[in-house]
Amino acid sequence: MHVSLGSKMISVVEYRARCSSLLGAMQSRALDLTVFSPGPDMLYFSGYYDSPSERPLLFLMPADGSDAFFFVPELEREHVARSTWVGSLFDWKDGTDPWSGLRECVRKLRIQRVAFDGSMRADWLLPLLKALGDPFPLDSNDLVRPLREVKSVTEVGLLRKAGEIAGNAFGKILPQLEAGVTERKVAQILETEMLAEGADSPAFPTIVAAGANASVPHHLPTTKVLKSGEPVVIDFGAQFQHYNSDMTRTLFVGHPDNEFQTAYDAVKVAQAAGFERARAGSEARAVDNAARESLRMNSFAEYFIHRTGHGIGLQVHEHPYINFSNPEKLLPGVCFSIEPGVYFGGKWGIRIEDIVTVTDKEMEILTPFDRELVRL
Ligand SMILES: [Mn+2]
Repeated sequence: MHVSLGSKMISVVEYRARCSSLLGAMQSRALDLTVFSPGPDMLYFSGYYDSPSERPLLFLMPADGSDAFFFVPELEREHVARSTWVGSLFDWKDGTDPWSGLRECVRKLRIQRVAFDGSMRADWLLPLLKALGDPFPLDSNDLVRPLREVKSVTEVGLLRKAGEIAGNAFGKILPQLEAGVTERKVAQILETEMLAEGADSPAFPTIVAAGANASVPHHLPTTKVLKSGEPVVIDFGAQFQHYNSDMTRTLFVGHPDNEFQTAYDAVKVAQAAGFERARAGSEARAVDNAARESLRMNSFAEYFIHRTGHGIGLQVHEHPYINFSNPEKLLPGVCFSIEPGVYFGGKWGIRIEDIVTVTDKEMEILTPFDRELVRL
């Protein structure tokens, strides 16, 4: 049977290595079992991705060396089997009680300490705890986070591809942007172009914020039109084989005045200061502090109302978070955004965002596109 894994570039060897790292972490915490619900962690270890529905679908990894297995609704069996390298699948039929079915599957396992997927919905978790005999529960995020934070060469390649798709699409649509076009239309043509460039989907709903809307960092596109004398902030990303990109550029329709250009340059310099500190061995907060201090020197610090960045991978926002209090050392292979911005409520805003990855010696930008102010 043809098996199409979640990310075609990720080999079965890599999936198995991820699982054996998890097993090591489980054993060092004396865990007997980890249970994943549909989401990025299940995808990371098994290759299967879907969002959770009302029908319980679980991936279970026992610590005793017996095979990891899926517990799935019968109608999803084929879908899961085609997506994963995991050979053991147990199913339950619509109309039966899934939790008593699950009890059967785990009958032979020792179950005293169990890690549960941090994103598991409560209407699964509560009956699941009961079915497992009320074990001591832990959050699996603590085990999985260090694994997912450090990307393999293959993963960095997928993130680079996602970044290139977004950058190429953005370059292609620039000639179509002009005064009179609505925010929604801009988002639509950019998302269409990303698909044409090879994206599987947009990484998240594209943000297009013109004029005063640009002072809202997560504004969603409306029928407001691009207008001469106003900026437009465009924050977008592509998803490629489940790996995401995220970048932001601020454009200006017509000629910016001094005040705007000065603020734009300050944000660009702040981002460059963040790039300078983005090295393996730096603390996450050092990257934030570099960008924040740069804006402070230019008297814009109070308008920078968010952290400098976030990790990215199978999720658009994940660890490490680049904020002023995170002392975590950046390890070779982490990938994250550097996205300082300034926001003047009701007036306008500016943000410039790129994704970087760090090695022992270097930093690489995974969203290559010019950072000079683009004038339409
Ligand atoms: Mn971002």
